[in-house]
Amino acid sequence: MRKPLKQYYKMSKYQHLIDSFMKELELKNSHEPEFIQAVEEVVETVIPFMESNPKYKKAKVLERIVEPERVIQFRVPWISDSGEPQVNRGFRVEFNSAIGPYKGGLRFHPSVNLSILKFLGFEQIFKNSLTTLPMGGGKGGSDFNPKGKSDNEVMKFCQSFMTELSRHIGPNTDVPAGDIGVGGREIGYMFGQYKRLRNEFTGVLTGKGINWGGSLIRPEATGYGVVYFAEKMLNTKKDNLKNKIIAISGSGNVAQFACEKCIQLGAKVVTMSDSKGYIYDSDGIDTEKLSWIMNLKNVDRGRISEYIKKYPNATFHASKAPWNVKVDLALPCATQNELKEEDAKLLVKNKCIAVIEGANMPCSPEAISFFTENKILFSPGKASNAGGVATSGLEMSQNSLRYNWTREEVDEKLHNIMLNIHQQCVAFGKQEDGYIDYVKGANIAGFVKVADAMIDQGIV
Ligand code: NDP
Ligand code: 2IT
Repeated sequence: MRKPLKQYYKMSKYQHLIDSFMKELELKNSHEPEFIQAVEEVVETVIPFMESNPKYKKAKVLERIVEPERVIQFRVPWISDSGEPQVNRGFRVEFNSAIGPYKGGLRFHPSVNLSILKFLGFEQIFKNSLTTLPMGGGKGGSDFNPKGKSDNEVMKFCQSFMTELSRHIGPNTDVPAGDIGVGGREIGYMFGQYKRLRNEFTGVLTGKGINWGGSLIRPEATGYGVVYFAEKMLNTKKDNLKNKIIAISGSGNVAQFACEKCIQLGAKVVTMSDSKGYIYDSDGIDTEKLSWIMNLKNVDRGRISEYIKKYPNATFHASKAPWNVKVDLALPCATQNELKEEDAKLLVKNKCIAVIEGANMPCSPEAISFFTENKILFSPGKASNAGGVATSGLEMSQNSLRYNWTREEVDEKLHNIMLNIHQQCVAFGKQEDGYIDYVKGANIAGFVKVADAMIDQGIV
């Protein structure tokens, strides 16, 4: 018998249904551990819900929703500065288009494989549904490593990648954006190549530069949205972010703007990290220090360890994540499974009151179980990091309108979307004792909209 990952749901009277569904899924996708993990997190809450809503069961919505509508895999050949031919693997997982064109980021990282992109594409279906905007779910990327590559090499790679991808995407079909390793520079090179191939200036990608179709606030949106969501969670306990001590992991796009918004709301961020370790600054990372980090990461493409040379009061902890630091809130904003059960135990022991996922699936299932068992405020990424893709949706709207909203207008819409997502989580996730199970709330609210659309559209 399969061992359920989460103790928390182990007692569910529907466990046998969850087990038999997962057994089948594991058989079919046995080499895809991250995908299996992402599906399990959803079905643990959705299967019990479906038992009291039999129309979904009858239409076999769950069996259909875990099967991507289409998976594209392709060769990406390019030539390095030294003149040597190189080859990478490219992917696009077009997971679900029931409520809109496929939408989701592209990840360039050596760890990228089909399992990772299927987990991300699957999560994206529910996340995009929660935003209230008409976007289906997709994800793509490559095992290309942009680290240590020249701008010219990154451009050559992006052009080759887009040469193939351009056959499959379009503003009404599939609209990619950034993710790990894909920021403004990469989106620019890919947009340029798409435009050249198609002779078409169109909103085929989001996260574009502000002078060529991008939306104000898109770079900030994921991180800002995470913090707006955190504030809403604290409000349910009549609390707020002022003077809270916060650990952030990562130092990329999401981490940087989460830190910026925490500072603006009066909190003190004491850690940031990258894949080599974390820095701890007990004085707090202020606006000036953060702008130094942004320059280090976005312009010089340096390592976070360099922070202690500039700010010698801080310390660097090699090969470690920041979860042993005593904080009120933890915002994991780096990558999947970066916060494990032992980290969760340390955080709870140190009286952490809330964990809000900025990254996709950064907490392991055992860590999530531990938080929920201990009634810690916990939000899954598909709810709390949805501000990025939501603002991508706003970029698509502005592109279609051929009109740009102001910074204030976009920020207000983002804020309202995060508020709405929070309300959906409460509506579907509030327990009898008042505890809000954001995992359950986000999964069921995200599922219902997509599942209803799938039923309306027949067996396709
Ligand atoms: P970036 O590439 O800008 O930054 C990624 C950060 O995470 C870097 O600090 C990186 O360190 C660190 N990191 C990456 N892989 C690992 C690893 N294996 N172990 C430890 N640290 C790691 O990416 P984003 O900030 O855009 O993305 C971060 C997370 O947020 C991802 O999970 C992504 O899917 C998610 N997300 C992103 C959105 C967006 O709009 N960008 C929207 C919603 C979610 P290093 O430089 O050393 O690799
Ligand atoms: O995980 C995500 O939601 C993203 N990387 C953003 C996707 C998007 O289309 O903006």
